[in-house]
Amino acid sequence: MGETLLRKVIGACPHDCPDRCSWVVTVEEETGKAIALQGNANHPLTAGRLCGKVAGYLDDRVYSRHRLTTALKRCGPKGSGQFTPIGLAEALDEVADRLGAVAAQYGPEAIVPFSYEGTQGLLQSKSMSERFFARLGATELGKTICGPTGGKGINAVNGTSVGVLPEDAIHSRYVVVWGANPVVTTQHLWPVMLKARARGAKIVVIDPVATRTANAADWHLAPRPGTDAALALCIAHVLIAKGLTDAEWISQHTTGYAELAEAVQEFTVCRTAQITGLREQDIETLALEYGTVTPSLIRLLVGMEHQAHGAAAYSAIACLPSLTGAWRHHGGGIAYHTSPHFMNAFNMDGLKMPHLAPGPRRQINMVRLGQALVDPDLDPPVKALFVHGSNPAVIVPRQPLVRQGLQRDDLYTVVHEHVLTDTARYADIVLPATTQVEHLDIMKSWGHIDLTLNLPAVAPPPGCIGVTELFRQLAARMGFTEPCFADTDEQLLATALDSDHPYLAGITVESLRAQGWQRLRLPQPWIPFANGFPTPDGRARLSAGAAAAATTTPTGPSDNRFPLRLLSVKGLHSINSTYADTGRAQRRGGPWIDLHPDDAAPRSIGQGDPVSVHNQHGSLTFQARLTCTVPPGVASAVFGAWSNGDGPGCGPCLNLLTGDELTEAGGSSYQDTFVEVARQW
Ligand SMILES: Nc1nc2c(c(=O)[nH]1)N[C@H]1C(S)=C(S)[C@@H](COP(=O)(O)OP(=O)(O)OC[C@H]3O[C@@H](n4cnc5c(=O)[nH]c(N)nc54)[C@H](O)[C@@H]3O)O[C@H]1N2
Ligand SMILES: Nc1nc2c(c(=O)[nH]1)N[C@H]1C(S)=C(S)[C@@H](COP(=O)(O)OP(=O)(O)OC[C@H]3O[C@@H](n4cnc5c(=O)[nH]c(N)nc54)[C@H](O)[C@@H]3O)O[C@H]1N2
Ligand code: SF4
Ligand SMILES: [Mo]
Repeated sequence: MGETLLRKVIGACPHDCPDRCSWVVTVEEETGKAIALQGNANHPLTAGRLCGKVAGYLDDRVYSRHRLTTALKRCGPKGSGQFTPIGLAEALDEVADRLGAVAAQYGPEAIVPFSYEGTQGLLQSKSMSERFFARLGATELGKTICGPTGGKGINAVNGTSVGVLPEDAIHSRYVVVWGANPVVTTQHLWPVMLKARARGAKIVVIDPVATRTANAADWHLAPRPGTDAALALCIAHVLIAKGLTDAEWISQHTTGYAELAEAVQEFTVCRTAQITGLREQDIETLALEYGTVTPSLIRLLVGMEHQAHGAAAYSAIACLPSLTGAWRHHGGGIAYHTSPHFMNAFNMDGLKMPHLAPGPRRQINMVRLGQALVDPDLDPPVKALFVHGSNPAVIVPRQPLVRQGLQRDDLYTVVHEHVLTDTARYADIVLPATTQVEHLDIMKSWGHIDLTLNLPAVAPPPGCIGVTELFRQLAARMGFTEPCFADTDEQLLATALDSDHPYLAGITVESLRAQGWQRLRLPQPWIPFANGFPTPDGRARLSAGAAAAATTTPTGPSDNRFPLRLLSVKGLHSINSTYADTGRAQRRGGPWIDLHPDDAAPRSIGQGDPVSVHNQHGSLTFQARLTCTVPPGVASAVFGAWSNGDGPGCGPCLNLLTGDELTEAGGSSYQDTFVEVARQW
C-alpha cells in the first residue's frame, strides 16, 4: 500500500479578531481534501494554536452539511428561508439584470452594498467588490459599527489611534486592561500579558463586569458603565495633585495642559467615587500605582465605545500616558489597534480604485440600515441591497426595523454567504461563497504587525464563488469594460503590495510564501511618539481630555419602565454572529441573562428562572443567572445568536432590543440599551 501523500499549505484566519492567526492546512493529495487545520507554530503570537471558535473550521464551515454549495432563488415569502436551487450562471445573469434595471430606473445610488468584517482579507473584502460598486456609482456604506468612536476619542488627543504594539505589553510593569476582555476576545495576547506578569507586572482590569479576564487579573475595578471618562479625569487629578506628572514630557510634547489641569479639579476622589461607584481608596491606589510604576500600559479595545459619549472616555484616558510620560518607554503608553500601520502601507487606492466612481456617492450609515430601508422619503429609495461578509439582520441595532426593511417586496436583496444566515433567509438570490481555505488572500491585523498570506489549499465546491470572481463576473455582465475588472487574484495581491511605504520594504509575495507571514518594518523598538505626535504641531492635545469633562455621567434610561442597562459582551464560542449556528454557545444551557441578586430579588426572579427581557423595541426570553459578576442595575448577555430558523444556534438576538442612536462618531450606542426583566410564569 502506498503512503498517503500530504501537502501543507499556509493560510490565515479571516475573522475580525485582533490576533490574526497564521495557520497551516494539511491536504491529502489523493482526495484533494483538507484533513487538518492547525495554528502556525512559526508565528510568534499564534504559537501553533487556533482558538476554540476556529479550530473546527473544516467541519463547521468547509465541509459542513449546512454549507451553501448552490445558488438559491427565493420561492417563498421573504424571511421564510424557502428557496429553489439554481445554476450559478443563471443566478449571476439575474443579479446583473436586476441591478442594471434598478440603476436605470432609480439611479445607481438606489443600490446599497452592505459588507462588513466576515472576512478581513483585502482581496475578498476590499478589492473587486469596491471597484464594482464604485464604477456602478452605488451608495457607499458608512462602516461605523466598530472602532470609529474609540478611534475618534484617541485621535482627538494623539492625532492617531495607533500606539504601543500590543505584544510590547511584555515590557510593561503595570498593565491596565480597560474595557476589554482579552481572555475571550484576544486569546493570543493574553499569554503575553501573563508573561509580563511573570516578570513582575501587575494586571488591573477596569470593567463593570467581572469577566474571565477580570477574574484572572491581579485586581478588578468595576465602575458603573459609562463612567470611565470621570475615572480617567480623576486619575489625572491625583497625578497632578501628588506631583506624579512628567513635567518635561508635558512641556515638550503636549498642549492644553493648563486646560486639563483646570478641568480635572472637580474630579476629586470623593466625587468620582460617587459617579463611578468605586471605593475612594481604590481610585486613589489605582492613580498612585499608575503614576509610579514604569513602564505602564493601558490596553483599550472597543468595550467602552458603544455609548453616546463613548469617544469622551477614550480622549480622557488618552491623556494619562502624556501626563506620566509613559510614552517614553518601550511598552509604555496605550495599546489600541494596529490597522493603520497596514492600511497606510498597502496600495489601497490601487485595490479599491475609488476614481472609477462617476461622481460623489451617497453614504448610508450601517447603524441606520433599518431607517434607510423603510424611509419613504429617501431619495433615491433603497431598491437593491447586496450583502457579503456580514449578517445585518443580526448585527445591526434596531433589528425589528432592519427586518421590516428586509421584508419589503420591492427590495431586491442578494446575499453572498457560507451558510443560510438570518440575513440570507431574506434574500431574493443567495450566492454560495468560497471559504478561506479555498481562496487567495492577504490579511492585515488589528492586534499585531504581521502581514499574513492565505493560499488556497483546496478547490471550492463547484457551485461556490469567491468575492473577487463574483464581482469580475458581474462586471462583465454589466458591461464594465475597464481592464481592472479582469485583474486576477494574483494581480490584486501584487497591487496590494505595490507601494513604496518603508513598512513594506523587502516584503514580497515570494517572501510571504516562505513562512506565511512577515512583520511590517516598523522602527524597532517601536516607541510610537519618540519623534512627536502626528498632530500639526507635533504635540498631544490634552484639551481634548479636558473637553471630556462635559460628558462624564452615563446616559440613563429615558423611560423609567426600563431601568436596567443591557450590556452585550462578546461570546467565547462565536465571533460576532459567526458560528452561532454551531450551537456551541448553548451546550452549557441558557441562553443566559446575568442579573445581580439585588435586581432579581424584588422581581421574584430565582436562579435559572425563565425571564422576559423587554423594552420599547421588543421582548426576548432568557434564563436568569443570578451572579455578582454584574453590578446592580446591569443585565448582561452574550451577543451573536441568530433568531430565524430552528437551527441549534438560534436564540435571543440582543439587537432586537437596541436602538439606533449614534455616538459622537456616528457609531452604534448599543450599550445604552435599557430594559426590564420579568419572571415568566
Ligand atoms: N471570542 C470572541 N472574540 C472576539 C469577538 C467575538 O465575538 N468573540 N469579536 C471581535 C470583535 S469584532 C471585537 S470588536 C473585539 C471586541 O473585544 P473587546 O472590546 O475585548 O470585547 P467586548 O466584549 O466588546 O467588550 C469588552 C468589555 O467592555 C466592557 N464594557 C462595556 N461597557 C463598559 C464601560 O462603560 N466601561 C468599561 N470600563 N468597560 C465596559 C464589557 O463588560 C466587556 O467585558 O473582539 C473580537 N474578538
Ligand atoms: N448588540 C450588539 N451588536 C453588535 C455587537 C455587539 O457586541 N452587540 N458587536 C458589533 C461589532 S464590534 C461588530 S465588528 C459587528 C460584526 O458584524 P459582522 O462583521 O457582520 O459580523 P458577523 O456577524 O460575524 O458576520 C459576518 C458574516 O460574513 C460571512 N463570511 C465570512 N467569510 C466570508 C467570505 O469570505 N465571503 C462572504 N461573502 N461572506 C463571508 C460569515 O459567514 C458571517 O455570516 O457587529 C456589531 N454589532
Ligand atoms: S478568531 Fe482570532 S484567535 Fe481564533 S483563530 Fe482566528 S485570529 Fe486566531
Ligand atoms: Mo468589532
